[in-house]
Amino acid sequence: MANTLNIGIVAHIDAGKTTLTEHILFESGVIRTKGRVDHASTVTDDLAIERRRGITIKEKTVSFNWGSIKINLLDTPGHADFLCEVVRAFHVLDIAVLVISAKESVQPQTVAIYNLLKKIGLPVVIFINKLDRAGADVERVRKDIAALGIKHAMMRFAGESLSVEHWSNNAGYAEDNLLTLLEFDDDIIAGFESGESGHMVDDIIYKFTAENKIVPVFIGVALQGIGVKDLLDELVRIQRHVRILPQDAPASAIIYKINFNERRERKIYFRMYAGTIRVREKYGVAQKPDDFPEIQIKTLETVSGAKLAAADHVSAGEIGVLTNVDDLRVGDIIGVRCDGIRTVDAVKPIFSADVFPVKRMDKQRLLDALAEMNLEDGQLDFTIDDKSQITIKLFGEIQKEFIRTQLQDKYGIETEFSNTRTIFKETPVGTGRSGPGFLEFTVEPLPRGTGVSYEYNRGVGITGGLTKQMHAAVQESALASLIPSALIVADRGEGVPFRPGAQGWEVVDIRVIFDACNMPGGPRPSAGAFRGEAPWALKQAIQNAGTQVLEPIYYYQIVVHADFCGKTVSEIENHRGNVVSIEDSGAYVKLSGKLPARMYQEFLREFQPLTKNMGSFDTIRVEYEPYSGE
Ligand SMILES: Nc1nc2c(ncn2[C@@H]2O[C@H](COP(=O)(O)OP(=O)(O)OP(=O)(O)O)[C@@H](O)[C@H]2O)c(=O)[nH]1
Ligand SMILES: [Mg+2]
Repeated sequence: MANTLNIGIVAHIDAGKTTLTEHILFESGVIRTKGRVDHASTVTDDLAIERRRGITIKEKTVSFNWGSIKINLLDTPGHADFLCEVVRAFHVLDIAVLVISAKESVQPQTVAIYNLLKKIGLPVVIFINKLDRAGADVERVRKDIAALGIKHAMMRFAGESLSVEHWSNNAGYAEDNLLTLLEFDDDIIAGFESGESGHMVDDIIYKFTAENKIVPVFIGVALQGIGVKDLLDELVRIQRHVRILPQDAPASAIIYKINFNERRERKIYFRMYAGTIRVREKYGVAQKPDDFPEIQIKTLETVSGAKLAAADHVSAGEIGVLTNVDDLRVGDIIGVRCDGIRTVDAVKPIFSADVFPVKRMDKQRLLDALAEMNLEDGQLDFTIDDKSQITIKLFGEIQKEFIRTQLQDKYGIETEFSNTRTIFKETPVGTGRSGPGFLEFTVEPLPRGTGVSYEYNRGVGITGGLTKQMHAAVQESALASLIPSALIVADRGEGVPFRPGAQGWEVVDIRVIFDACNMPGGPRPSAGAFRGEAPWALKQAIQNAGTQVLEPIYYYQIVVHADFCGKTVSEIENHRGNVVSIEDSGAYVKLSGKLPARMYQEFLREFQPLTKNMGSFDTIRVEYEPYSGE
């Protein structure tokens, strides 16, 4: 990838991501005047609701040129309800720029995002922002960065290269940095002894950053543009060490975003990992069925500043955009799958709510709008039950408000939402068998968090004489039936709402074994018959096993004034939570522990007035654990 770098600006809410992006666009000449989040005038917060609330909700991709390279930049949201958008961006990035406010330091959402970055092994550069704010404390941030588990963070100084000569003037950090580098490369000592210039050292830093071994740390003030140029200069130097992508290989690209613009055109954003995609040519889609038609590239665009520009080809490393190609989804791979493509697990919603159109005649339009929103965000899932009630899945209250506002602003549909409910799950507590019957299953519990596994008793193929298609039909139908939906199950009547678990929730952490097939007499059953029977037989096995209900638990961090500590602890305990640690930090205390997600809103109603709105509650992660009861 000769000349492109894809960076994502990620951070906790309000860290200054959009402000940093705006300054970068200004500094690089994309825009002539700088907007401000507080004046609702930035390029990347362009939705009406983003401007009203002063927060980013949807990831935005822009680009600029710096030095000799083109940089595509993804400005992502910081609010936990929109973590999905951040995770989608991970499909695209060469480097993540993690912004941390020098005043608020590392926040729970920083931890959540960093843990995901670590999991996928993406190179990270840190920008400590808001140095101008009263209470900014770089040393504290440095300690918190170390506590994140970043062992090899290196302070980089504004306006100067980190040369050996320079280090002597910045003894404090320089010594730390040197010690860090020595862990990697003995040649550095030789470089020092021979008095060689610091460029060699710099080069090692760039290389190790690209290899995700060290994390350079910059400091600055995004609002005033201080430190931004240094960050960009260094990104250009790091880019030289980012792995070279095969240009001559078959085309390979992953779709990371679908967005309906104001003209209702479907813009499909993809990132190339190998080869080239050209206008007027045809490409397959890697994971679609064999009969999925090739897509014909009619129009092609690249990101150019704050806009899109027509292009006749898009090559490895670049981001491209297709318009109005049906049947493509986020995560689809255009062309062939290649090694460079990262797969990232999506975060899953844990709440749901019913949606009602205020005017009954809007029902179909509401369904169409939700279908469009679901294309943009695959986790925005909705179902219609047999009483035609629409239910959507949610991450939280801010997202709920966003969906309502989007339906109103973009689609002109007024809606009402029910209260938010928690999505529970179930897991078998022992071994269970179905049958005797046409299809027979055994289920067993798996350790928490492992998901679902499927296998078949090798005898099934022989005694039952099952074809490959029949096996595929059984497996697909059995696994799909573990997730509740308004399944239309053949042979058992249409539109039967199918609830898999003994108590109607999604079943997880389960091993499904297809045990036996007892072919009925008469004509050979069709693949459809297998498909129709599998969910019922599996459900019987699950019921016989018995299940335990799981609920989502927030692992939280609360910061409150020490005066409110005692009351906060009792409120947590009143709401079936616990406090596992209390840490003093000046006048404030930091509490951490668990709280059932279903108690969160109720807890907040007590917590906010109790702390005079001065306390913060953040979630570090969510885990499904046994339901603790009413
Ligand atoms: N004093 C000061 N304020 C800043 C700086 N950078 C950003 N801000 C302010 O911090 C607030 C949040 O800035 P944003 O750029 O919207 O932060 P963000 O990280 O994009 O926030 P989300 O997208 O909602 O997660 C705004 O009021 C900015 O003006 C800075 O360097 N110094
Ligand atoms: Mg923002």
